[in-house]
Amino acid sequence: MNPMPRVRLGEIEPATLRQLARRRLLGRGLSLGALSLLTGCDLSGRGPIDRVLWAMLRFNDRVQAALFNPHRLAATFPPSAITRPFRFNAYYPEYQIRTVDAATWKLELGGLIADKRPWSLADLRAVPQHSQITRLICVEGWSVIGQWSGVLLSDFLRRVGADLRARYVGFKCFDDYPCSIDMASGAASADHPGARLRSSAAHPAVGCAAAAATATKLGFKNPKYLSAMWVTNSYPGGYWADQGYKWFSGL
Ligand SMILES: Nc1nc2c(c(=O)[nH]1)N[C@H]1C(S)=C(S)[C@@H](COP(=O)(O)O)O[C@H]1N2
Ligand SMILES: [Mo]
Repeated sequence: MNPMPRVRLGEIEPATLRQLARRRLLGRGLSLGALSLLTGCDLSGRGPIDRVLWAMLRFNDRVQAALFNPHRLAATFPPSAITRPFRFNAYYPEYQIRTVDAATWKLELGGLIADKRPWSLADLRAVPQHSQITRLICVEGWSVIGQWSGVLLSDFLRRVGADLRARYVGFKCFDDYPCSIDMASGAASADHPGARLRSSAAHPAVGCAAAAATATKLGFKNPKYLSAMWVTNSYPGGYWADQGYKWFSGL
C-alpha cells in the first residue's frame, strides 16, 4: 500500500507565504493542497509569487465567508463545470478495483441504530433522492467537480432511527477502507445537506454500489464501496486518519 503523499509546495514558495497559510488556513483544517486547488493557483509552478499571494488573500476572505462558516453550504457548480473524465482515486491503482454484484449488495447497519435491517440498492433508490454538484478535493493535490446523487445521510440516519446524539458515524467498505465522520456533519441536514449516501457511482469506472459523499469534507472522508455503516460513541478512526491525516478534515 502506497502512502498518500502530502501535497508539496514548490521551492519557490517563500516562508512568509507558508506562515500566512498556516496561520490563516491550516489552523482551520484546510490543507495547502486544498488551498492551491481552490485558488486556482499552481503553488508548485513558476508563476509570480505575489500573484499567488494576492490570490490567496482574496481567497482567504472568500473562504472564511463561504467555506469555514459551518452554517453556510458547500459551494455548488453548474453541470457544465463537471470534470470529465471524472478522476478515480483509492489507496490502490484503478485496475485493482473490487466489484460487487449490485443485485445482491446490502448495506449492513449496526451500533446505535434502532432499525438495523440491511438496505439493498433498490431500497436506497426508493427514498427521496437529492443531487448536488460540488468539488471533491483530494489531499494529494487535485480536485474534481462531480455530481453526487442519493439519499441525504441526515434523512437516512433519521429513517433508520439512528441515535443522533451519538458522536460518530462509522463506515466499512468492501475494499477494506475504514472511515468515519462526526455525527454533526452527517446528520445536520439544515446546515450541511452535503452529506449523502449516493446509490450509484458518479462515473462508471468506480463500479461501486454505494458511497457516502460529504461535500463539506476532503476527498478521503468520502468512503465508497460501502458494506456497513454504524453509529457509535467510540472513536472509529479511518484508513488515512490512522496514518496521521486530520480526522475531521472539513473544508
Ligand atoms: N472505499 C474507499 N473509499 C475511498 C477511497 C478508497 O481508497 N477506498 N479513497 C478516498 C480518496 S483519498 C478520495 S480522493 C476519493 C476519490 O473518489 P473518486 O474515486 O470518486 O474520485 O475516494 C475516497 N474514498
Ligand atoms: Mo483523496
